Amino acid sequence: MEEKINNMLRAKFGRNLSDCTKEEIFEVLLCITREKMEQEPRIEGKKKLYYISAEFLIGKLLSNNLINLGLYDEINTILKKYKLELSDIEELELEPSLGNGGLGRLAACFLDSIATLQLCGDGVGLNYHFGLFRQEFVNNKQKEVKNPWIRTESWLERRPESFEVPFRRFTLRSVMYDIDIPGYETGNCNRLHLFDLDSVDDNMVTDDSISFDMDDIPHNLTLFLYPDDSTRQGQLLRIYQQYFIVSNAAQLILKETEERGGDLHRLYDYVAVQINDTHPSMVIPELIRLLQNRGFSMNEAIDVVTKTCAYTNHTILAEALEKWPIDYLAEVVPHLIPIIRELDARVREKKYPESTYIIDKDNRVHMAHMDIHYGHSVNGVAALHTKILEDTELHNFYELYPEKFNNKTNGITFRRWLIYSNPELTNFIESLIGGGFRRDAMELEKLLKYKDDPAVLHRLGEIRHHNKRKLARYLYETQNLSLDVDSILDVQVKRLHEYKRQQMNCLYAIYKYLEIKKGNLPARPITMLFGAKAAPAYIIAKDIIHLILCLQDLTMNDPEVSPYLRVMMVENYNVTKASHIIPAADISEQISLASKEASGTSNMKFMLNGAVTLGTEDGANVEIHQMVGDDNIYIFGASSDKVVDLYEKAAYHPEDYYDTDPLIHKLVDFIVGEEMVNRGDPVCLERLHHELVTKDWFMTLLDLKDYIATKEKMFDDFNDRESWYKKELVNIAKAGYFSSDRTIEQYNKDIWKLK
Ligand code: KOT
Repeated sequence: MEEKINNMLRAKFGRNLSDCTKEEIFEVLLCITREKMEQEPRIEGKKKLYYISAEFLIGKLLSNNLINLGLYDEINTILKKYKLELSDIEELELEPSLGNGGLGRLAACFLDSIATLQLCGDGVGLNYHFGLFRQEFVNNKQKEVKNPWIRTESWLERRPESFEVPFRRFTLRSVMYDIDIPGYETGNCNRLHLFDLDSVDDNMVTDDSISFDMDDIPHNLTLFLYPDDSTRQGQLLRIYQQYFIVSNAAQLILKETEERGGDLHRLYDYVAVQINDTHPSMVIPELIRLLQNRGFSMNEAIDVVTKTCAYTNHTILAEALEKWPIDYLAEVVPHLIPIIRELDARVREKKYPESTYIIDKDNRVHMAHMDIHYGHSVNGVAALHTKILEDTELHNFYELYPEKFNNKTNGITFRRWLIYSNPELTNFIESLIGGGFRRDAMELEKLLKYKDDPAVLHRLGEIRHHNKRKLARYLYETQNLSLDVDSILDVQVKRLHEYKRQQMNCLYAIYKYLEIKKGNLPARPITMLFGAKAAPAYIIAKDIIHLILCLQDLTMNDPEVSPYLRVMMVENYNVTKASHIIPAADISEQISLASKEASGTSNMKFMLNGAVTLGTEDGANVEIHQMVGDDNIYIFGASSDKVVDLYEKAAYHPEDYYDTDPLIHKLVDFIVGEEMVNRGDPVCLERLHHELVTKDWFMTLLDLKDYIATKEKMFDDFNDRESWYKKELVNIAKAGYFSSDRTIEQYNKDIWKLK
């Protein structure tokens, strides 16, 4: 291998490992890794899965690919000989920002597990040139700038496949790029197919911004993920993007099935399609259309497609359930309209409840309704979430089709979130229980026998401290932030949304700040670390970021406070930053309003790395709680039943708390007090204050007191170091269930049925 690297370095750059640049090594390692993957056979099977998704948040790939190919240790050893570190080389890789958050990262974890289980299954998505925006902080506010990530040398391989995608106004010819997805030490690969257009023009975006001519579809179609859809133009562009994904996917599916000699009349014996939330839902009418073009009757086309497609729901938030005005669909894809109308007519003929119609009385097309009627499976992503779908959100559908509903609790790939992100912990675990957990995550339970072993618990503490030092160096180098490595690291990293309640965490920071000012000093210093991007058009979310950054300013610059409390926010939170932060965290904040977080997946990543959860009984927190037991998690807040009831009766009023509880009143008013307004933008702070006091849609004030009390208890318990490390150990030992290998096995057994 060393010779191979040196040969390639000489051929390309006329240099050796001893005198080349990091950029040159990166390029050579990229080539060697790609070559190796190209030589590996594809995973094959009679039946093939297509996981269609608008997002694949895959993160940097060099180390993970090397780990899966079994080359990581060898290459790292060679580099060390030359005083180089693979992690330093990997810093040069740009992270593809092809996703927003949980849904996109889940798709990436799934691809890793599908390949690792050697199931024949590819991902299908779009090759967004600028992806999601990159976040910068300017004057304590979020600024969105474009995020180019594709360079001449990359993981993308241009393939000969190309399809005509018909729109009302023009037909576009696609191009397909592939990224190889190796399984963990399997010797074979699947692929992620990212469709694109040669005509797309990066120069449409002239400066650093994220604005461009929204009407020029042939030139802008794959520039950005989720361009602002607050306008009609923006919504039309999303429909263009969605149809472009699914038309390519459908054409690829039929082509590959025919090439394998499959019988399209039994498509479901050869193909499983998983629809990742409703963004790819048009694949249903598109497949029906293409089968009709091949001579199928409408009846048969519908039957075959229904048996092929399955739908995953990732949220119950009303604003996220896609409902496209039928006029918009007619403007972009008129050829789908007769099919969608026919699908709707059949629902009406059966006298099903009006709430399940595909086209509502306002002529909006409910994408999820189409998926449920014309797919064979509907799944939620955690036990509580699926139950809420069955009992309330989709209850009318559940009564029609109880057999279609099933739960698939999310999972994460341990290759990225343990082996790669936390090598120290991985090695320690291996020294205790052997390497079997790398293939079978449930073997982590063997750690339980060490839960009273002081030497083991002490070592967990050392590893955490080591990871904090690494993070401190990283934060200092990348953002000039100084992390106190002896502080308790309390972390909330996830998209910014009111339901996730970063604002509640801020109110705790204010509480603690005021306590410290009064002289009530905490036993140990506390660092409250945030990371979050807000959607560019989500004003209140951006106000919350502004509040966090003002609190950072306040706590870091007050010498009375900063030794005890520092609020910090990492810029541009992404997969790379997550893998630096999570292994260093002591406390995992999972504080969504019960019933609103479908699952959460960072909760699982933190648990696997030994952080203790502070959370509500929401999403997968419920299952984490069941796994670790009451002693190893901190649960607070109103139950999901209570919350659902409050919404139904419209019985929650923030004024009831703000007006009657002096502490709550004081904390909320601090947002618009002198300390804040002096360093922030009063317009943003007043707007946020007003929102909290008059609306508070996600019931922050309802749970605030319980949250503060529980968090105080947690900080107190942290001081009993041994008993805290025991909690950490139990969390790690019980994390096996949350491996995405388990999740994928369940998808396959219940839904896809691949051999
Ligand atoms: C976004 C827009 C429309 C529909 C759904 C979404 C969505 C949901 N994006 N991310 N999610 C998250 O998906 C994760 C993976 O299932 C969940 O863990 C998390 O709770 C969802 O919020």
